[in-house]
Amino acid sequence: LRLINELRMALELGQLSVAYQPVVELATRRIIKAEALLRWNHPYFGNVEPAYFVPLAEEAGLITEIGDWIFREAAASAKRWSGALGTAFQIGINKSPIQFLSKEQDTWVEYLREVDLPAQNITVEITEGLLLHASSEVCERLLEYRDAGIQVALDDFGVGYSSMSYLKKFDIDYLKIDQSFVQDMEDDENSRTIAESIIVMAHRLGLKVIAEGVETLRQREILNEAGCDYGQGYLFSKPLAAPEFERRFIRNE
Ligand code: G
Ligand code: G
Ligand code: MN
Ligand code: NA
Repeated sequence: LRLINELRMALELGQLSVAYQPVVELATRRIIKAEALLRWNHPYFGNVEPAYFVPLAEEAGLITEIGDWIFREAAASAKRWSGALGTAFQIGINKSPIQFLSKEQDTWVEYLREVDLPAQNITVEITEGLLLHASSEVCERLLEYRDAGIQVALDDFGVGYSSMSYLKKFDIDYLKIDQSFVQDMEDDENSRTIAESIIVMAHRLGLKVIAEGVETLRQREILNEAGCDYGQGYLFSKPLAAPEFERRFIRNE
């Protein structure tokens, strides 16, 4: 309970930050994408895991405020890095199902217009849990994103329900293969077969594939041979604060 109250203050006190993890185009090794990830640096507890505090934020009714904050931060980075590279740099932002379903006004499309950032620079990462209970509001919101040009990625694919009907029913641009498959791929024939099958299926449906949790050269090689479009993981880089990300991946210092 106390931690919920502290989370309420965390934004104001500047304890929340954004870490960016590069997403690498496997065939070319180019980096023109990243995922934005929340970080909470607590004065006593140090780094609190988002897996722990995001549910707290949802419970406390803070997720829209925090979600909108990270969205704006990420949009500013996408704009700065696109300018520096002279090409569209895309950032993926996780949107909590609770924020997605909340009655509060969704201001993301409007905000992009305000700051004059092309919507193509933003990908919204959603999970299957959202689509499982997809109401007409969810469908409308996804269509609103689509019309504006925001892309949609389905996160953690392969765990959970992985119902193929979602892929038929919703207009999704990217599948993110869950890191559990990638990490077992070298030793476990089944995980490798599942990953390869997801890639083939996704491509035939016109989706691009991002493999998560790539940690070894061998995993990168297997994924590249299987035609996987993108990789993300500690092999390339852990999530980094904006200045360090910019130094390494935008200015190549
Ligand atoms: O960065 P890390 O691997 O610790 O993230 C753990 C989980 O927390 C991720 O699976 C991610 O989906 C979730 N997460 C990270 N940042 C955000 C965010 O800004 N919003 C939401 N809703 N979830 C996030
Ligand atoms: O949104 P999602 O829950 O998929 O967030 C990805 C999470 O996975 C982040 O919290 C990130 O810190 C973590 N992560 C990123 N790359 C790797 C990796 O190569 N190995 C492992 N174990 N975790 C990773
Ligand atoms: Mn994600
Ligand atoms: Na994921």
